[in-house]
Amino acid sequence: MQMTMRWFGTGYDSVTLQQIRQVPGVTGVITTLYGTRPGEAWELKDILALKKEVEDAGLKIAGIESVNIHDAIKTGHPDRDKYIDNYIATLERLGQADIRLICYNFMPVFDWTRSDLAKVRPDGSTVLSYNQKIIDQIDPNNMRALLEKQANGFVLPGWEPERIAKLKELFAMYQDVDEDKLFENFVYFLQRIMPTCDKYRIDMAIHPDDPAWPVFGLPRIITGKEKIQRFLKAVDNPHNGLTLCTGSLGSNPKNDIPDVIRACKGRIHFAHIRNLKHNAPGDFEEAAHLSSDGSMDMFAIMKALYDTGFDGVIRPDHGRAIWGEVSMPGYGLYDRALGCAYLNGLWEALSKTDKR
Ligand SMILES: [Mn+2]
Repeated sequence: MQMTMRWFGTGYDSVTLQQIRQVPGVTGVITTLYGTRPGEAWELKDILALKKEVEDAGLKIAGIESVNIHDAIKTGHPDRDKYIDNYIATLERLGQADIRLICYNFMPVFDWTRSDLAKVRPDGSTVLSYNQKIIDQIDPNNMRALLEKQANGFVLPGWEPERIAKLKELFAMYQDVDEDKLFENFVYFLQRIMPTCDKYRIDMAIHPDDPAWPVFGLPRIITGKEKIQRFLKAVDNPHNGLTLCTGSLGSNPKNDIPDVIRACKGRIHFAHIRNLKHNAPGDFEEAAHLSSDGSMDMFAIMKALYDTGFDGVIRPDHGRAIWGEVSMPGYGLYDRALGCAYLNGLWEALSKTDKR
């Protein structure tokens, strides 16, 4: 297990590499070329410059989150092969830079959805939260403005202004794309990129849909165990794997996360670990990582990872905003560092108990 933190890059993140370097047990970052747009082929020189910046700070690039997928690929538009070629060029250059883990998602239009980015909890901390009743009353065209107002001036991942500005066109592109079509387009994409992944030993780790059900009438294909097993089987290559995101899968309390972990043994390349508190069906808020602060058994989750021999990359996921820190919502230093310490503690206890 390699403990990391997500870092959005100089100029985009309030947290510095030097700060991350001081979090005990953290040896790498998960990062991206945040200024690139979905569909663009990344330049090797930009990748190498990012790598040098991270390594100069005493850390490693443990993986990329995300290399985003152009909507033409997701919708199966006649242009898709051009964008897949660009994606392959990006993978080759990342492989040449010795970067072998890619997180991405296959969600239509919106990367992730929340109804509030700063819900106040009883202890005064603020968290991202989701309430289906609120979402049902929101016109998706107003979603960006609503989130931007609470983004503390940061560009939110997956909500790139240039892309979301064309929301009407985006929705039109997905008009005839149902769940089966989206899945078919997903498999087409995977089959085309797998030879490059084989060549460079790159692990693709799809991020589950967040939340784990259709939003704004758009289809979702990575929402639970059966659907995860369906795509793993459809392209049965070890480089075709999963990002186990407890917060996204756990948004549906019916998802038994330790069971998903055991069912996907060997195919989980990356883990996002965070806790949620369920208030009512379709109504949840993010919590501190500690089990007792939310609805998830974090020990059971870490134990399932440990027992299945997980040796991939892990990171605490969203944290609460605490101690007056101002950051991109969910991505402050303090609570995520507490998350690292807690998850490292669970892991040390699991491994030492095992050895005795
Ligand atoms: Mn996640």
